[in-house]
Amino acid sequence: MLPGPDAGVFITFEGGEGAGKSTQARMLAEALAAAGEPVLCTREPGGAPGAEILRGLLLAREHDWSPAAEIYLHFAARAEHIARTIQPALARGDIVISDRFADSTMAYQGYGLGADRALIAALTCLLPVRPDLTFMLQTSPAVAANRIAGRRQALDRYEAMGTAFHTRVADGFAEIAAAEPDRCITVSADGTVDDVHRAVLAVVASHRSRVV
Ligand code: Z5A
Repeated sequence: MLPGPDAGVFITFEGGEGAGKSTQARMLAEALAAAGEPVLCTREPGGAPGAEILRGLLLAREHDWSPAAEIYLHFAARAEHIARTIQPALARGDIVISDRFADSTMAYQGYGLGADRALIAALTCLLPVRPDLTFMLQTSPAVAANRIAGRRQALDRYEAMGTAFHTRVADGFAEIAAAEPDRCITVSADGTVDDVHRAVLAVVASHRSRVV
């Protein structure tokens, strides 16, 4: 994949809940920063003040959005995230690492909820940035369930959806990865935190021309 017009590099972490995306995004950011690289770690939905407000609306269990409204809300949050956080960092030459991005809308809303995938694909094509590299963290359902059970917070709207929903989401991520093998690297996330981190670093090393 050719780098975009910006000077920086855009890396995303995707996968189902409990895959360890936040943990691995943070560890990669720390490793790159320790190597002297300028890094910005961010997340979706959120990553900018207005986008964090929309995150609250999307994750709250009080309201069930219509499928189209839910897609547009994720893309509204993403537009704010891109304009306020991602593009300025890429323009500075940073390595931007985002915990989730547009693949999550395709997997959760498109595959999980059965919302309009053509609309999601069209909105994704219109985005002014595209990841240079995407880690698809894959966990077996039993491992993910164990990790989620270890958390104390109340379930958000997506976490509260059933096993069938999360199976469709996992299938969606697998299809996205198969369709874009140049961008999406699938990494097994069933091992220890350090095992997965080593696998992530190996991928970064093998994509050196794209990443650092
Ligand atoms: N969503 C959407 O529907 N559409 C969209 O377009 C976007 C998002 C962008 C965001 O919630 C929700 O929004 C998400 C999808 C939806 N919902 N779900 N489900 P979030 O950001 O709060 O949730 P999440 O992304 O799913 O986070 P998570 O469940 O916390 O998963 P994670 O980031 O992959 O895992 P983690 O926080 O790094 O680790 C979870 C726990 O496991 C923690 O205690 C770790 O210490 C532990 N862990 C992590 N890795 C390991 C290993 N390797 N071994 C053992 N234990 C581990």
